[in-house]
Amino acid sequence: MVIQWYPGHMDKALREMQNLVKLVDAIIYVLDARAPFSCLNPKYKEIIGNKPAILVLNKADLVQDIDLKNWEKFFNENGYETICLNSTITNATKSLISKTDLLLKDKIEKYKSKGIHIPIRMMVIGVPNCGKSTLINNVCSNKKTVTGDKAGVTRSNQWVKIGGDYELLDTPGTLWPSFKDDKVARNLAYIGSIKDEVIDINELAFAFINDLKNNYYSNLVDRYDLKCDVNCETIDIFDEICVNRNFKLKGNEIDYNRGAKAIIDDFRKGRLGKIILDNIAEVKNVFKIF
Ligand SMILES: Nc1nc2c(ncn2[C@@H]2O[C@H](COP(=O)(O)OP(=O)(O)O)[C@@H](O)[C@H]2O)c(=O)[nH]1
Ligand SMILES: [Mg+2]
Repeated sequence: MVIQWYPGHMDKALREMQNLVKLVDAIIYVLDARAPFSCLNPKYKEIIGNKPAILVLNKADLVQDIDLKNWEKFFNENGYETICLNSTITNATKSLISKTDLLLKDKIEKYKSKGIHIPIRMMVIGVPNCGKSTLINNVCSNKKTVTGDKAGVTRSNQWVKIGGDYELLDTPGTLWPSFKDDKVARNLAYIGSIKDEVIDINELAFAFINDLKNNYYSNLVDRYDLKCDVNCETIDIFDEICVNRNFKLKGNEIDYNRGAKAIIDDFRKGRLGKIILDNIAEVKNVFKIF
């Protein structure tokens, strides 16, 4: 399936971010831990430039610890500061702030020695729905930015002051003009980074079942009590899921639409278990961040 979504507001946001980055001391680059490679936006390279940056593997609660560790190690070995977070847990971001303090130690000490008090400014970037606003709310410990389980909730750049010490810039989730790799595009769609309205949900669910056959077929079997095994045709598996869930239209026809929505929603809410869509072995030769 062909997936494309690069609306004008994203292009505008990227251009604005390119100007705003001059005002910040560091970048917090948020990735959805379920698709850490697919969330890497090639357009961010120019924005980040030489600024200190921390990669956040967010939604860590939706991925197995071993996978998190492997990705963290992989990013570290490639020279990137990385931290794993579940931004929905109170105070989860304390470790992030300690890490940024460490990263900016020289700058902070320089300010201190001169007796000036300037807040540390950080820009939070990432694809739509990876959890940028939730992470910022967590740092603030109260709701300052709007969050939602939908692509495109934050529409403009907004500064959030935290005490007198930090200012964080929440940015709209941005994608890039064309996905070179279909798998990346599909992964972004599964995790909700691409607006559902621009995708055919039946095709997406079909592709999702197909993709899960590689490593996670048992998650489908467990969730939907499937008799079909991994060698069954994808359409037969889709049928069985809908039948088992009693997703029927008038005249006993299968309601694929309802089935597709349920499958994708089950994945997004973590009801299919802990699933990671990217594979280090597959991406390590093409991987480059900044
Ligand atoms: N399970 C889980 N959900 C999260 C986490 N961080 C954010 N979310 C959820 O992901 C959805 C998108 O979050 P939001 O902060 O609006 O993403 P943004 O578009 O990047 O600003 C919301 O439903 C959040 O509750 C996390 O660490 N774990
Ligand atoms: Mg947001």
